[in-house]
Amino acid sequence: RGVEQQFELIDSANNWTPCYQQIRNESNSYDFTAEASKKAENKNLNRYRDVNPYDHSRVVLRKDTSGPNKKRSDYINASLVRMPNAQRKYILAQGPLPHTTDHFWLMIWEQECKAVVMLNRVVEKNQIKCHQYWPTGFDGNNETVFSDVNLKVELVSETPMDYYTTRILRLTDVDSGKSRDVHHFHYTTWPDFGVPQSPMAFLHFLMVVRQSGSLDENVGPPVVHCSAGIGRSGTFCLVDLCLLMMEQGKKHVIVRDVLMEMRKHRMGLIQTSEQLRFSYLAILEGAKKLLNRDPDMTELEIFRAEIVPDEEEDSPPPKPPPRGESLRHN
Ligand code: PTR
Ligand code: PTR
Ligand code: PTR
Repeated sequence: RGVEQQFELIDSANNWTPCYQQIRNESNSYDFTAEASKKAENKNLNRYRDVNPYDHSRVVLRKDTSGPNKKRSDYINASLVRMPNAQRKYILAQGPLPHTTDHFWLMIWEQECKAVVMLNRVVEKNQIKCHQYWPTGFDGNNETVFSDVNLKVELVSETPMDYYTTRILRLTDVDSGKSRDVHHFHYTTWPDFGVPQSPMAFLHFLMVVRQSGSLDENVGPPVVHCSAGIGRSGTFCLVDLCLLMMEQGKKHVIVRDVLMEMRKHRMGLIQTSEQLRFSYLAILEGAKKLLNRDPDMTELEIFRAEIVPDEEEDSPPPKPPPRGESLRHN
């Protein structure tokens, strides 16, 4: 069955809640261990007590053998999600804590990641959901040195768009003097346990990330994170992966099975039935455009049109137009 029929079958019966619940129940039978996350010395490296990386797929930091900080743990709350059939891999991670930010950058350096995809805001609903882990200022206030791991991070550029911001962050290994530029793709309008305002806005963002080459097979895995690194991050990766498989001509892409497979690498991917439904909608909309594309157009150009900016999460609803003024449609 095509994805359209998969969607219709659930949607026509309004079965999203039981369908999502069944996915959760079935994942409960996976009995992968997460022992490293529970070790006494690692416990405070987790943002949430109940969101932990499985041992078999966790990203292991290299042991520090020479530095002053020999006792650093090899642990970070991050999982390598490898989908060899589609030639895709991602690192899904929790939003860094103040005392894990240096580990986060070390992981990016060691895994040679070309990009960080951030799907949350630092503050949501008046709570800190993620440490401010990159420098925000230029001109003298534009670099942070993480001396425990000997890495320097500089803000090179920042381009704010309506509902996302892109940045270039320069990462330098202070010992060797070597530098690498890391893309920062920051979706700023996706509430936790919610969905983006429209599939098109989300797809446009995905194509911006794709166009950078950061998801390609021959580079280090992209880091995808939100606050816990499961709800929004899972949604992002599921849509990218299913679309990619359809573009590769795979005949029977069963969205649910792809999600179940991803959940073997990190627990809890996709956190609400609404996020599940949104994933199907974005896959359907994306496939329609990508599979029938004008070959002269890039992926990005296809999705550039007809974008309606997302509303700011905390801003008041837009005012109705003044009386007498006609509504324009275009
Ligand atoms: N909202 C988080 C949660 O419920 O998971 C808050 C939390 C985070 C609570 C960590 C406890 C935490 O860890 P511990 O109980 O091990 O101190
Ligand atoms: N125990 C936390 C809670 O339920 O609030 C865990 C959690 C937090 C789970 C955020 C998912 C969250 O969303 P996301 O993965 O999109 O940041
Ligand atoms: N905050 C979430 C919760 O306790 O509901 C954290 C969570 C973690 C939820 C994993 C679910 C998880 O797995 P699954 O979605 O497979 O039940």
